[in-house]
Amino acid sequence: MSRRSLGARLRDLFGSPGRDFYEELEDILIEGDLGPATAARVIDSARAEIRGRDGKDRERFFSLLRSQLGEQLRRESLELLEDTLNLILVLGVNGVGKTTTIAKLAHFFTKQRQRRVLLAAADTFRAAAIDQLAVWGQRLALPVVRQERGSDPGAVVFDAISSALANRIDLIIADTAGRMHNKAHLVKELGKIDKIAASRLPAPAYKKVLVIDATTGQNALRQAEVFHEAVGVDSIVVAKYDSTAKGGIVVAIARELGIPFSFIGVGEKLEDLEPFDTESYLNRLLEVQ
Ligand SMILES: Nc1nc2c(ncn2[C@@H]2O[C@H](COP(=O)(O)OP(=O)(O)OP(=O)(O)O)[C@@H](O)[C@H]2O)c(=O)[nH]1
Ligand SMILES: [Mg+2]
Repeated sequence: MSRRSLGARLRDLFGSPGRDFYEELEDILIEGDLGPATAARVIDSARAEIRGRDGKDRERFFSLLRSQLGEQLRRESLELLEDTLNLILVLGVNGVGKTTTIAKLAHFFTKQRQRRVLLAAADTFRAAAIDQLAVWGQRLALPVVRQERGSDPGAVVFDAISSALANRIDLIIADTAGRMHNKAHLVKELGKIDKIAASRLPAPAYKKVLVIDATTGQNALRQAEVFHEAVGVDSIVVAKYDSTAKGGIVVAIARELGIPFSFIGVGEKLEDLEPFDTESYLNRLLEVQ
């Protein structure tokens, strides 16, 4: 896929008459990861409403595109319940940016929402994962509940809930191992944590948040499918949105799975996390300032 953004490529399409307009449009939409259904819908309405390629047609096309993409996107603000313990269980395969996202979320809820946060190292599969979370806990001056490598992740979450209740914590953010061999494996691995959390917290105080890596394009859709089927995903955080031209995957996931989006990761620093907003997402995708 071209490194150039969807918006830039679409603008070029109007600027330079090349081979068949609709063929080229289809390629750009598909390569932009919007998914075949959305691409077909955009092409149909362009066929019906766009007559030429001058500036006016281009503006008309972009406003059509914007409203069609915008219709499919939903936002979940991840606001916490007051006066009760909340839990965000962070899901996602290795390397997508989970630990960084946990640190950013902890920073956000501590600084922007003045909440007392505890981290739970329920990725017990790798010692490095536990250590990495502990390092963030130190840097952010937050308590971390951990056990040794190989221990039961459900027990870590159980301990974290007990400790949080005893210490008037508002929010637990729990890391999990994201080994995605298949759905049965994932259900087994995450199902027990899910049961413990669901039995100890009221439903609206417990959220399952999937982190995807925007640079992986279609892979992110497959991951979302598997995790959603396995345990149900309440919202998605899109990490590494700053390093990709593949942002269309957000639209494909919204259309295929109907999952809302809560935050976008736009860099490696703690502050590089933005609440998901449909308008600014579309501005970035279509490169409108
Ligand atoms: N540019 C950019 N880099 C990011 C973002 N989020 C995470 N990263 C980087 O991606 C790499 C992997 O991030 P981690 O948070 O360690 O990912 P993980 O899913 O916890 O990975 P493992 O625990 O190793 O499986 C690190 O170098 C992060 O700095 C983001 O929003 N933008
Ligand atoms: Mg990690």
